Amino acid sequence: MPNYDPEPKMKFTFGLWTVGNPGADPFGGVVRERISPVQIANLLGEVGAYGVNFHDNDLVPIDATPAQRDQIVKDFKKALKDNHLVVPMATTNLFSDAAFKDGAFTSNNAKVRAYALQKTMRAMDLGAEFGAKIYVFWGGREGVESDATKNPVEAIKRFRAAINFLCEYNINKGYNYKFAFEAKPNEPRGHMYFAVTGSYLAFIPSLDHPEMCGVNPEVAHEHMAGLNFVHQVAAALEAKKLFHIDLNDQEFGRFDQDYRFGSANLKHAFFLVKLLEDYGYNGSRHFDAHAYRQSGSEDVKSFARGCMRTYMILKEKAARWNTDKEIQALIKEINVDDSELSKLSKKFSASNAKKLLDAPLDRVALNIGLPYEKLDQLTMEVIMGVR
Ligand code: GCO
Ligand code: MN
Ligand code: MN
Repeated sequence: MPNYDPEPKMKFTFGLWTVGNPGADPFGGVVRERISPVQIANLLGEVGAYGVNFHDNDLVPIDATPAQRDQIVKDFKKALKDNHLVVPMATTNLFSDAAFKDGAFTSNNAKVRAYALQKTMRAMDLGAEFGAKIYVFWGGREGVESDATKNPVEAIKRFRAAINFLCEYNINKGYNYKFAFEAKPNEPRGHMYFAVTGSYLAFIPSLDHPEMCGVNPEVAHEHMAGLNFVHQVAAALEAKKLFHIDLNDQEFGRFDQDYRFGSANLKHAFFLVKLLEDYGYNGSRHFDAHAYRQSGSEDVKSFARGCMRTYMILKEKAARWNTDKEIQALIKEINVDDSELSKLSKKFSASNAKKLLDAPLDRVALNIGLPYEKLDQLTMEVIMGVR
């Protein structure tokens, strides 16, 4: 029986804001004592995580003096070293402060947009000090409640201008960050711009440095939009744009829940892990989730361990699925090949088109029954642990 312990090569990371989440919600205040970045590093070291990511202000309070900043950085660096943790990703908090109540890069106010750039440059400096190589952009407040308030076309242009500026800053400073855009349809805004991962995949080619930019899809965000997350990730992978991933879980049709990975939709989680493993995804597997409001500090560790353990278990299940003889025989059976026709369809030529137009393809004979119930049941039995 494998032990399912987290392996460093899996690059399991958590954010300071995830295991440090004090359990507040819109209806009630904090229920867990706030713990410091150093305490969080100790916790993550204890549960066997690979790394920790942060927003600028998770680490350095927005009103810290330069001397306080330096002390915090020094203490945190030591805690990272003590716990063998790395910082693969950094990001900017462009959503908590009142200045950003109507957006950061897409604000109607040029001064707010400038402040958002200034804050991001400083946060990029901070992340670089810790060796972060992925820089995430989540537009928490980039959106509207009413389209009377902002021009949605201008918003895209403003966002593009900001990213182009920051790409040049990245080059100028030699930071070598890869930018990863994280989509979300709503919360905290009524309607957020770039609502789904596909929106960013379409946006990236319009940037000055598309090669520097990719996506950071999150399970919960696409499920909130009622979408199949696995398909969104597949699109990013196929475009070679999957730079980072936020793993958690979410019931469809509910508020933003940030549940422990795999805890709500196990079947989707299985196919997600299978996709990432089959295609050799090599970036961080970041858990952007938090423990239930009811959890105490020990239970927060169970939450963190559970995220990683579920991933490891599903990874083993995916390998099992890939080598299950009965499943693989069905996969072979349903993938019907015809070398002659494949050759004709592969590339257009006038002669291939003519041959295809003349091909004796009998649509009635093409209607064959498919053993998909059987295949899916076998899959479920792998997931349920009886195969
Ligand atoms: C959310 C988001 C955030 C971002 C984080 C990093 O729903 O609040 O998922 O947790 O991932 O701000 O950019
Ligand atoms: Mn989220
Ligand atoms: Mn996220």
